[in-house]
Amino acid sequence: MKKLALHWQILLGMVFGVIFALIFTNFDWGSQFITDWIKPFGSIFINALKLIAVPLILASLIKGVSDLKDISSLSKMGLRTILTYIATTIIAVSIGLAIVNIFQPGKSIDQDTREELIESYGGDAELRQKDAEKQKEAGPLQALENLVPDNIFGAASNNGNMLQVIFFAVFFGIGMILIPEKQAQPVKDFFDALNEVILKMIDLIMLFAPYGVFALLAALVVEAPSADLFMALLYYALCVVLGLVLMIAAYTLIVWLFTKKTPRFFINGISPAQLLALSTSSSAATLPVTMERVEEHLGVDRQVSSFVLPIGATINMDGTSLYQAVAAVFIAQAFGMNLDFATQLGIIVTATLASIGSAAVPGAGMVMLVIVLGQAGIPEAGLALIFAVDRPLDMVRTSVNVTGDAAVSMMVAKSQDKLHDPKIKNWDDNYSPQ
Ligand code: DAS
Repeated sequence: MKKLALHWQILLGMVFGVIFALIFTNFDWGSQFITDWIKPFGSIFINALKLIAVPLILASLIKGVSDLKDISSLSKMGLRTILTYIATTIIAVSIGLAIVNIFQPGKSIDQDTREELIESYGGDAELRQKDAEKQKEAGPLQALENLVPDNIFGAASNNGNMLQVIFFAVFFGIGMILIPEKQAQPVKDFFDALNEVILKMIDLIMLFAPYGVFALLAALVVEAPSADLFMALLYYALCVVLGLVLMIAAYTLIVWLFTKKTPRFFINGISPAQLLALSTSSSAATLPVTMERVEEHLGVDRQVSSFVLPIGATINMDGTSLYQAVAAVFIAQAFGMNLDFATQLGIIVTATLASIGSAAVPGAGMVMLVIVLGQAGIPEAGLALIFAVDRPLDMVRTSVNVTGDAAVSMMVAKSQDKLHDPKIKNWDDNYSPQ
């Protein structure tokens, strides 16, 4: 039988994982069995991918930067990349705010439930005050200061400090450009070879993907908590998903307009990475596959992808920023608060910064939501309200984060005239790319 394309394998793994869990949780020993004997394979799969992420970023970025003939093309590409990322994030937050203000999911909670909520959560005003002060303590250049690691091994080992790894890689690459080419050649050859080895390791890990996502989805079904505010939470979750779907449509349209690559070409190319992001809820774990898909199936030159994607996986989280805007206003609505226009404008800024600061790992977006809530004076305790539905939303927003990175890498490649015909045609052989 013709080998199934990767994303169909991943999709089947997800579906069978859910079915398996739904069957086994009917037995009283079922949930424990899944937690003890199935879930570990999901963690192994995610860990293996994250194990690869740092060496991949180091190898591909150092190679990518050192391949650049001079510093000016690096700065041009870097500036274009960062500005495009910030623009897509602001668009995402604005879409999120529009949806949550139009549909007002938090207002669907009936009055007595709202009283219950305010009573059990609303009394932490002084806690909010303290948090707001704590946020203010962080100096204006805190983010810049955190960018420069004092120890590359510490940065590489500390989860979510990808920005410090990226800083080191770019810095190292610049050093290579500035020494005589003959002297740099052995180092370049080493990182070229390391890059190929890492990509081969990714292929090997991906052989395990269907089984890994099977385990991840089975574990997710077992952990799915039931929530007594189910309907309001469902409405809130649907608002987030609607926004995220609109973001995917926006990316597809922008890629079509900007690079003339059709929506079918773009989605076919990026879908395995989207599905992997969906099942791992981690942009970092998905990064190796995003890079492979963008380079081999969407035709982005490695010099662009090796620079744009690691940065994107770390600072460009459009799905997360949209989710943070919807979540913040939903919690305010649930507590009967009316946020004025100025506060909502502030949410555009804080959700953009919070998503930039979010680590590319599961649940990071909800952790950083505290910044958005704190600045807007919304009770942080509201996090407990939305926690029940956060994992499935994390899956979808991570998939959008990855899609946004791929879309921006295609636009940057196009602007640098480094968008080629893909090496590997998409799985649908009858389809020839534009
Ligand atoms: N899971 C994060 C990521 O990997 C996003 C989030 O938590 O919002 O992109």
